[in-house]
Amino acid sequence: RHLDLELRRAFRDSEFELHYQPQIDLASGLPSGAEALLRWRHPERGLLMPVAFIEALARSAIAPAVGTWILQQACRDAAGWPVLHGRRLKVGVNLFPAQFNDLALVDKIDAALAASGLPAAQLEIELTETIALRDDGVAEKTLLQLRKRGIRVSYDDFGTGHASLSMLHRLPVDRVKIDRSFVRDLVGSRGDKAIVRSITLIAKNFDMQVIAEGVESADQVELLREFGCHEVQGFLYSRALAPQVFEHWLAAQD
Ligand code: G
Ligand code: G
Ligand code: MN
Ligand code: NA
Repeated sequence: RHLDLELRRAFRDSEFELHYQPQIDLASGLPSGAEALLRWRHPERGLLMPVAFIEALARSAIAPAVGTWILQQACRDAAGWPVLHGRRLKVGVNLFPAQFNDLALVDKIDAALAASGLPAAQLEIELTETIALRDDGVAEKTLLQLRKRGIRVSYDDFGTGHASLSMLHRLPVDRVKIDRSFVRDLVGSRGDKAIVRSITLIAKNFDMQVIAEGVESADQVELLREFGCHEVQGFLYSRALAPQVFEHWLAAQD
């Protein structure tokens, strides 16, 4: 209750920020894009991470409005990123489940792209199972409209839900993000190796790309590469960075 009021005030006072965590293409070693991650610059408590507020925000009546702002801000920021070695960087945006209840979601995404000038192919929408599991046909329709525009779609936290495999079948996407719970103990765990190897095989058979998150060591990268993973994201490369810091990080990779 109190947190909900605080979140409304924070949104009104522009205390939300997007930070960007780089994603690395394993074949070239170069950055391929970044995931936008929400932060709350609290006047007294400092910079707050999503764990402190994201669940309350997702349930709040302001979730759709904040989600629209996140889309607009991420597209604006990404439109200003440099072309790196001839390649344009993608930006990954997480959606709140409530945004998927809105039949105008695709219109809002179109508007964010048009206002920023970001090409549709540089936007990636990250879906979780909670969002995709709706069985009223809205998810299918929305997904189809996004892909028709060349907007990319990925499954976030892949493998952690109850219906990961049936979703692939029903709602085809461009790529899956292997959840960091499978990456954490990858080097020492036969079970996690089997899971990650299996996910990349399944993805390959669906013509989908694979990105692994939570990558913290070079040993993990070697295994992921061997298993056929295409991209990686994690503290080994960088944590999520404030927009200007991310641009400096990019310049240093060029
Ligand atoms: O940045 P951090 O790893 O602490 O984020 C934790 C989780 O919070 C993310 O995995 C994601 O599920 C959620 N999250 C972060 N930023 C956003 C955002 O901009 N929108 C939505 N809907 N969820 C986010
Ligand atoms: O799945 P989600 O979109 O919530 O993932 C992003 C979250 O993962 C962010 O909150 C970020 O802080 C966290 N994260 C990113 N890279 C790493 C990493 O290498 N290790 C760990 N433990 N967490 C990470
Ligand atoms: Mn995500
Ligand atoms: Na995730």
